Amino acid sequence: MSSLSASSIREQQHPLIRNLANAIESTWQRYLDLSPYRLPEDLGYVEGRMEGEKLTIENACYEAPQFRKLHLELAKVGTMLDILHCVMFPRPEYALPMFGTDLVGGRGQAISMAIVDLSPTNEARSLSVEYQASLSALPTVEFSQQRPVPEWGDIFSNFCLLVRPTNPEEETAFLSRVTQYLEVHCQRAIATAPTPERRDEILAGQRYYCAQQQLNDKTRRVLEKAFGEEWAERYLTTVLFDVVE
Ligand code: BLA
Repeated sequence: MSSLSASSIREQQHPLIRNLANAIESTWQRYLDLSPYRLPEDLGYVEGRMEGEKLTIENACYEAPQFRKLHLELAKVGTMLDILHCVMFPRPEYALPMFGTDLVGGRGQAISMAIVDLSPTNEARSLSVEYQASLSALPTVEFSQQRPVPEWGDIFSNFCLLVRPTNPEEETAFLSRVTQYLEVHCQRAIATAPTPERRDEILAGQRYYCAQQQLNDKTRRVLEKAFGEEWAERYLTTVLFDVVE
């Protein structure tokens, strides 16, 4: 395992992952007042080994007035597996849902799993009427292969899109869907006033969201194989799905 300073694996990623990473960052820049967010020293860029292949993880992290942490992670396992992971953690003074997206695919092969959601963290576990109206107004898209929501996935909203894109048209449709969700989210976020009195409720919702995500064995297994159990646990609870009181 080693930590280097600057490097970029983005150019080597599956085109959908590369294009999505660029789209996420440019949407953030367009709407939000970004500042750099410091990850734990040794966790910005990480290398490990998994089944004889090198696992590389590269993180980009920002904060903004409405968001405690905007996290975009790109990972690749040798030439076998490309991964994009992104979560936006609202500050607990802002009653906003959690934006999350995750893509997993083999290079030169299809993306096997693509998910995007705006997951509610309020007590009612439902999106506000404003979010529901904006999301319902988006053009409808059809994907030929839906994937089943795993057992821990009760955090996801009715607007969750969880698919295996089967052709370039569906890949493009997924990319535009993520961009639309992000635009809705950024627009709502900058129009939302803080509600500090709801802090405990929002924190409890974020805590539950992170606890459920940590139950995803597929993510944990990749990290454990490359870095060991202890490291995987630390990474899952301090970088991927951390809750700050
Ligand atoms: C699935 N996540 C997966 C899979 C792998 C990873 C290998 C299985 C792919 C497949 O079945 O085709 C691995 N994902 C990773 C790794 C990282 C990662 C190693 O992000 C990071 C280093 N996961 C998220 C977020 C969401 C999410 C933010 O990180 C949702 C907003 C969801 N991942 C998610 C879901 C599945 C998945 C729902 C499918 C799980 C299943 O079918 O059991």
